[in-house]
Amino acid sequence: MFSKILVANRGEIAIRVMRACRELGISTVAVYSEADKNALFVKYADEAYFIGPPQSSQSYLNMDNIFNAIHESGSEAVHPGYGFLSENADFVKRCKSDGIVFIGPSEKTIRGAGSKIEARKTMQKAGIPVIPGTEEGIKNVEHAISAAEEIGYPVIVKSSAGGGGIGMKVVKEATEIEQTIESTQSVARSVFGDETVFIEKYLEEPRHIEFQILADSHDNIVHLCDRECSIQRRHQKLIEEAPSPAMTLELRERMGASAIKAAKVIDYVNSGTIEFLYSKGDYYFLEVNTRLQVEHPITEVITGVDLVKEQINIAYGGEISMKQRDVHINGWAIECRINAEDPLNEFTPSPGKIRRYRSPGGPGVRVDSGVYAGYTISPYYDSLVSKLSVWAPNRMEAISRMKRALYEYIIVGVKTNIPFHKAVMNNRAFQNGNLTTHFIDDHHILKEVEKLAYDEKSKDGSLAAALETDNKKIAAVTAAVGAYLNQRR
Ligand code: MV4
Repeated sequence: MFSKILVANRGEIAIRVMRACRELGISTVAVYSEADKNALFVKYADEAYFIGPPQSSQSYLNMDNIFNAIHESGSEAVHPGYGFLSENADFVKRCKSDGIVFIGPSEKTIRGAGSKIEARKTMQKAGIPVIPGTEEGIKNVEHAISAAEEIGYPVIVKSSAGGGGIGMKVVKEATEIEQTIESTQSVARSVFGDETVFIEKYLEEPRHIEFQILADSHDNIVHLCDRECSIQRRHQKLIEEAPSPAMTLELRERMGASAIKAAKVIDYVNSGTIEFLYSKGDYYFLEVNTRLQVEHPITEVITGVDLVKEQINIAYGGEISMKQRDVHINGWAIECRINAEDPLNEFTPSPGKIRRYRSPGGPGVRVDSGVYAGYTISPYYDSLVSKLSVWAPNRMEAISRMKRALYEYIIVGVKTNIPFHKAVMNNRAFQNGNLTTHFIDDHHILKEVEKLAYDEKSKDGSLAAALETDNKKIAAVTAAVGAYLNQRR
């Protein structure tokens, strides 16, 4: 096994990866920016290397500095976490030429998955359902008009190099197609440096369902069932669950087979996700994510598989620890992403010092977090405070347990989206499993949040008052100890 791994990431995911390393007896190396000097993941690591200023472009995306840390520390492998360099084919290439194991798929697989048009074509050829659309990039306006006509409005124009909802636009009628093609191409050119766009039929109320897969270098591939990630806002997922409430045994059989085939045709090795849109009983391939995903814990919770350990073992050349017949779903898991943001003000980030912090616990509760009381959340990175996951024997009990865990969660000092999560857990449509990617708008969730945020504030208020007295007591004790020591000196 590897003896030392560098984690090229920060926050909760850096800790998640290092936890697996610690259990496997592997030494851990953190890299950190100026803004993360006091972060928990830096304290958690066996060693830590400074890699630059707060801006990600100069630290967590700075390959020269990261490779310096890799070589200086004598790390044999690098785990990229999610975001940052995790899906950067050039980084993978450089790892290979430097003799470092990248814990993830090959450069070629990442490049192929990064091109949406190429991925679509590959999957279609393999017989996996794709959304009706153009096989090639749009060549000119006439091509766009005739293709959209044939597909039938509404259509969606997407950039081939796009992702995360950037560089895509819905077109309701023919009069808008020319203008939308041009504007999407222009966005794609400036954001991704590639103006290739394609057209698909627009699905009005889809559900986002994805399959977790594991593939090793010995041709073993398994899927670890499904997750549903329909509750999102502006392409930021907020709540995920496993399995999907839309799933039946028959559908899982078919989608799981498609997911495995998708992994095979792109020579996938490591942990990955095949994303689908599901609409009116049909499913369609959407994208491949070639990284460990934020929401991986809910799959771990219902399958009992440690995805990070599997990743590390696969990267070392080992075999997946199970066969498909060994994969079983036990119960239900839900994850709420706890963000430092104001759900009543357009979910604007709310960085700042966490003055008081107590995370929930008890039966069936898992918290993946990178913060502590006294820690200051930096404005330079995403606003994720923690991922709160619960397990229960069934979905309704998982919802009750999540409500209980949200009730226990105390975060004073920054605004959080906890009231939003409470509102969703209390929502009848959510409880019925009636989800679509438009859920938050369709169900007027924010109106409910207003009331719940008020409750949260009064809880915070009384806690803050208690904290004042606590702090005074602490200050008094500190002063007394100081005086005592001075006197002895
Ligand atoms: C779509 C779609 C409807 N029809 N494609 C959004 C992100 C990008 N990865 C693909 N996305 C979508 N593609 C067709 N043909 C709706 C979305 C979409 C979406 C997808 C998954 C999760 C949330 C979403 C929110 C809005 C739109």
